[in-house]
This record gives sequence, structure tokens and C-alpha cells, in this order.
Amino acid sequence: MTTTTLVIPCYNEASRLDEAALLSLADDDDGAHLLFVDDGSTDGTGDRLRALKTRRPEQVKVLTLEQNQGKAEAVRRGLLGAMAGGDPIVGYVDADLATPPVEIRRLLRIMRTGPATVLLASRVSLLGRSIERSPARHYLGRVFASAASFILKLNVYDTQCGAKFFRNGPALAAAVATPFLSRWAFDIELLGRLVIGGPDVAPVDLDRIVEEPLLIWRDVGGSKLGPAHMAKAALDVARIGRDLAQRRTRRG
Ligand SMILES: Nc1nc2c(ncn2[C@@H]2O[C@H](COP(=O)(O)OP(=O)(O)O)[C@@H](O)[C@H]2O)c(=O)[nH]1
Ligand SMILES: [Mg+2]
Repeated sequence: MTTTTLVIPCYNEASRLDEAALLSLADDDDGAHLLFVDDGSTDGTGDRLRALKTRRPEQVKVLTLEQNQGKAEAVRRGLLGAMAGGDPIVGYVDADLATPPVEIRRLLRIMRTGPATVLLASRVSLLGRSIERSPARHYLGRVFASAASFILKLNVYDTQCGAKFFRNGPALAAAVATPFLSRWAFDIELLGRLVIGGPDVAPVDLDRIVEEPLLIWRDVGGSKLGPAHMAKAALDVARIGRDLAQRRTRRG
């Protein structure tokens, strides 16, 4: 029985979509359903995704956003769709499969068999692991994660890895009920909303939020996230910090 839907946000991914690798995620006995969100693509991504749906109508869904909204809204809309289907586990992964299928399947097994409510893939470069990331991106990532940890009041190593998994429930429903402030730093917002909770929603227990170090991750060429987006994301962290402080006050 499938119990999982993976949201895969796609913006102009026609040249990077590896259909066979993506469908392999749905192929196991306990394979995931795939919910692709076409985020206003203009390069034929929509046609490619519809062809995938025709090949596997049971396992593949496509949600089309007419205009490009950015990854945050694409993921949020996808999660809302996935949760409406009632699957107990939902998640999101990047369309470029920087986190490869073998690792996504491993993370799903951890989610299905363990107690985590939230499972974050984490790019920790240790001997014996294959984490291929440029030094510039690695060090920028460290600065970013330090700022994120500060505003979240939580020592999280990697907020920006594109593979995250959640148990479907009231805390997640409340966390994705309204749009995120930031197009790119939304992972921090989502985590913040989950650990703070709301006036009527209990926060997720901190010991149920787990980071799993990846064995394999590689930076896939063709990223559309340039230095300007990164600068914007850094400014967004300050806005998110203010928003989370207000949420803490409201929760009391
Ligand atoms: N660049 C970009 N990616 C988007 C957008 N909406 C959804 N995505 C998806 O977000 C994921 C990560 O994008 P990518 O360009 O690989 O960024 P990076 O790996 O974080 O540098 C991919 O699955 C994209 O297709 C958008 O508006 N812009
Ligand atoms: Mg990428």
C-alpha cells in the first residue's frame, strides 16, 4: 500500500528531468506517489510531465500553476494537494534529483519505520560519504544555516537541502495553510512554524525533528538560483526572524 506522496516542484526543468530515475521512486512495492508541480514553466516541462502521467496514471499527478510563483509556493501548493489525499507521510524533493532516488528511498524507509515527525536530509561532508558541493556553496550554506539556527532557536545543520519529509497532521496543516514570506528561504519558515505551533495547534516535539546525514548528494548543474537570489534569501532570513518572533508571542 502506498502511504507517501512526494511533491516535486518544477520550473523550466525540461532539460534536467530524468523520467526513468523519477519513476523509479514510484516503482517499488511501497513506492511513493509523485505529485509534480509545474510552476509556470515555459519550456515544455508541462508536456513532459503530462506524458509521465499518461505512462503512470495511478502514481503520477501534475498540478499546474499558470504563472511562475517560486519554489516556496510551488511546494506549499503541492503539500496541500498531497495532504488532501490523506497520505500519512508527505515530502518534497528537487526535480534535479540532487538527492538521488536511492537516498530518497532510504529516507522514506526511516520515516516509515521510525518515530520522526519531520525528517530533514542534511548534507554533512564526512569521510566515506559522497557530498559533491562547491566550496563556495558549502561555506555560504554554513553561514546561512547559522543564521537560520539563531532565528529558529534550534541547532539545525542544513535547512536548505531540497529533500524533506513530514508526518501529515494538524501541525503540518497549520504550517502550510498560508503562503510563505520568502520564495527561497521558506524551508526555515516551514520549520519555524512547525516548532512554534499556533494558538490552536501544538508544536512538533523537538525530539521528533530529525536530520539524517546523506550518504550521496551532488550539486546538479543548471541551477537557476543565482547570487541575486541568494542575497535576497539572506535578507529574507531577517524578515522570517521577525515573523517567527510574532508567532511565538501569539502562541504565548
Ligand atoms: N529556480 C527555480 N526553481 C524552482 C522554481 N519553482 C520551483 N522550482 C524548483 O525548485 C527546485 C530547486 O531548484 P534549483 O534550480 O535546482 O536550485 P538549487 O539546487 O537550490 O540551486 C527544482 O526542482 C526547481 O524546478 C522557481 O521559480 N525558480
Ligand atoms: Mg538543484
